[in-house]
Parts: sequence; structure tokens; C-alpha cells
Amino acid sequence: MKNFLSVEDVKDVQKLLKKAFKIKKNPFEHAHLGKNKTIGLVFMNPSTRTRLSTQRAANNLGLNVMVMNMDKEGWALETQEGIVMNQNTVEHIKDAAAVMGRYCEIIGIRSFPKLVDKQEDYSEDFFQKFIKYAKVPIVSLESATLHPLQSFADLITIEEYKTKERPKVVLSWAPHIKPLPQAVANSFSEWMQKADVDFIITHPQGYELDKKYTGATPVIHNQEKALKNADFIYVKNWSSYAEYGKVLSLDGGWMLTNEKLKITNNAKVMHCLPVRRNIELSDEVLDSEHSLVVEQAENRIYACQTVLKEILQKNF
Ligand code: SN0
Repeated sequence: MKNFLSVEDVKDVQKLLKKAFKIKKNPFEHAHLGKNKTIGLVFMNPSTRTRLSTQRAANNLGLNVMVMNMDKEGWALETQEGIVMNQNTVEHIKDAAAVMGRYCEIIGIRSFPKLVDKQEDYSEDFFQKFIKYAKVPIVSLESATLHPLQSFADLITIEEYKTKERPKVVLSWAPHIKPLPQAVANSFSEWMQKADVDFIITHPQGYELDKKYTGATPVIHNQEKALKNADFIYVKNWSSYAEYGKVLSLDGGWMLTNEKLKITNNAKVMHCLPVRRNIELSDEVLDSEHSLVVEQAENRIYACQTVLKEILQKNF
């Protein structure tokens, strides 16, 4: 693996999954692989699970970790080419990325979309420039459009908890008070299409995701119909892609409740966290046996460790 930005960077998802289970069973098998090597984690936005699980994964491989909260402690970065920097940005990404590439063997980056200009966000300009100038492998810690380490952890979790060969997995939109990225939903859709599952998406009209990521996945606007016989329900809010970055619905009827779980196949409920309780998901579901949110979060370590190990071993 040169970079890990999307499921497209993975040659064989099933093989990678097997490697993740091996690592989970024996997390310190490669404790010296990262000796004398350093991973830098660059955050342009907040993070809890991604930050901690990546540090833990790196530690398990013997890597040194440097964390840069660029949004709070770094110089404001300019991304435009040829610009006269007489405004608020202090340093050009080409200079900052080039320097970080000399300090680190691997760099992880989190950079959310601004949710104003679709073209700008979906071009992944920030990541592309970092790759170009840092010249070391780049791992996405959530980009404007995708969150592959989350999706890989989600796949590991589904594999662990499935009770049949080919479970039904439903991505169900949930309400939220503010506009959120489409990244988690885009990414989950990409990974589910490479998994041995029956995958469908349910959301209100106007919340269609970019077809580039959902492909031929069926979309049902009636949530109740979609949830019928579901084995896994992945709950997530995202803002509109068509009316870019807008909140089109605040309909509380889309929140998952125990009542709605009755029509499922005793479904397990997933969410990447952080979750707005009693807006996206009810307490009764989150605090019940149905919830897998903590298990998912734990698997973030093994998803990340598998990817870092592959990069260190130059296995891609
Ligand atoms: C991010 C998102 O992409 O939806 C990160 C998820 C891993 N979530 C948020 O920004 C939640 C913010 C909030 O106010 O609830």
C-alpha cells in the first residue's frame, strides 16, 4: 500500500480482513516492525477515536508517534498555487508537507470538507497536495469524502457479529442539528459493496449520496420497509450532497428506537461515534444489547494496525 485513502487502495479486501483478525489475536507479533520509524498525525479538525486508536496501533508496531493539531497549534496553511500570501494564511502546504515528509516515514491526515463548494471538497485538493509534496505514504484519518479506517473497522465488526453467511446491512440516515460530512456514509457504502453482505441505503428524499461511492446499491426512502429483516443497521447523519451541505430534514421520525428494531432480525446497531443521543440514536438503543458502537471503536485499533503494517512491509 502506497497510500490508504479509499477501499480502492486495497488489492483484496477479504485478505486484508483475515490479516486484521490475525493481528487482533496477537497484537504484538510485529512489535519491532516500526522500530526507529515515525508516523506523524496531522489534524485539521477534532478527533478522539481516530487519534487514540491510531496512536495505539502505531505503538503496537513499535512506531514513534508525533501528533500535530494543525488547526489549533500550527500555522494557517495556504493551498492555492501562485497566490500572493498577504492575507491570513501563513505557510504554503507545499512547504509544510515537504518538511513533515522529512520528519516522518508515514503521515496520517484528517481534513474535513468545508461543505460550501462541492467541487472543492470532492477534488480532495488538500490530500492530493499533501501526497505530492510530502513524498511519503499518506493515511486518511478522514478526508473530505471518505473515512476508510472507520469503514474497515466497521467491516471487521460485521464479520465478528454476523450470524449468517450473507447478512442484510442497512445504512440508515439519522437526523442531526448541523450539517455533517458525507464521508462516513460514502466510505461505508464503498466498503459494503466489496463485502459479502446484502447492502441497502435508506434516507429521506434529497439525501442521495454521490453515485461514485454508492454504485448500484438500492436506495429506499421508506425507512420501515428498509429495516425489515435487517441484521445490521448503520446509523449516520450526513448533509445533502445534491443541495450541497444543506440540512433538508430535521424529522425526528428517522431516529432509531427499540420499537423500530422489532421489524428487524434482532439487528445489531452501529454508529461511528460521536453520537448525538436522542437525536441520531435513542438512549434505549445505544444502552441496549443491540449496540455495537464500543466494539466498532475498539476495532479501529486493528483496522489501523493492519494498514500501518502493510505500509511498513510495503505489501501493496
Ligand atoms: C464527523 C462526521 O464526519 O460526521 C466525524 C465522525 C467520525 N462527525 C462530526 O463532525 C460530529 C459533530 C457533531 O457536532 O455532532
